[in-house]
Amino acid sequence: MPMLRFRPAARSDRGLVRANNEDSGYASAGLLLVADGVGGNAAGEVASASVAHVVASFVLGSRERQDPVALLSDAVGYAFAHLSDGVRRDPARAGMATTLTALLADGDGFTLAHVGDSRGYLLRGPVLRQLTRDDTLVQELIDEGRITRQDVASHPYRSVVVRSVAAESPPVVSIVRVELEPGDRVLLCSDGLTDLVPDDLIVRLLDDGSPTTAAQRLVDAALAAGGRDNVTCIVGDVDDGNPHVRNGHLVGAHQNPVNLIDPAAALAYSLERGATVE
Ligand SMILES: [Mn+2]
Repeated sequence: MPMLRFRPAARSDRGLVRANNEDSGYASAGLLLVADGVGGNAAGEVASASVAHVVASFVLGSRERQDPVALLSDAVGYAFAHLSDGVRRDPARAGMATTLTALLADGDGFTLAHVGDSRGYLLRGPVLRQLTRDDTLVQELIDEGRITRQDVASHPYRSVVVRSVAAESPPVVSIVRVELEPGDRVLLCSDGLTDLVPDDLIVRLLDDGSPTTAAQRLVDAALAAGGRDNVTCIVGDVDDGNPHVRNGHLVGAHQNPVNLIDPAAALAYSLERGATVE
């Protein structure tokens, strides 16, 4: 069986209204990731950048043939402990949190970790399928049959996220295997895209050109629609090749090392774990 990997692209923009970019993103042949941070006092940036850094570091430090579900589960557990440590170091960060949507290619297949209201989509042929379920109050109300999808745009609590990676309690993250094949295109994005750009336009822009072109056009569409939130689009084409590479592309808050709680800790921890088992 040939290995599958991503041909990746990442774009992130502060938007036209917000003072900072609290989104973080990462894209490599083996990992696509988006994290949308919240929290006052510059802590949203710290939450998204640090959690993105932890997950990317765990993937970089992983061994081939490591169980991908356990790897992502360990990474998320460490990310929670790391945010807790970040609040202990600076109590002004209390309450910081972030979404996380991460898609791992391990050589045998693909694994998706998700919590919050960022989204993962699969474009196969002309059909766009949402791979993630929003951890939002309005999604719960839809599931209970109390409102319809048409009610969401006007709902007073439409922005309430019910799950995230935060410092206060261990996160409840969905981690599932995903079947992808060569020719598939995936999109991970923050709500700065999906709140502003309708699905039919997302399909049209995603289904055209290289991953880089598609990611840029999607971000541009969110800006053209008012850009009222930070917007991050990570696009990957599924392709034959080795996903175990060392180089990746950082975007958003993750680009600035000042947003990381402890840049050395996560990478050292994950490399150490890998080294002791070999
Ligand atoms: Mn957002």
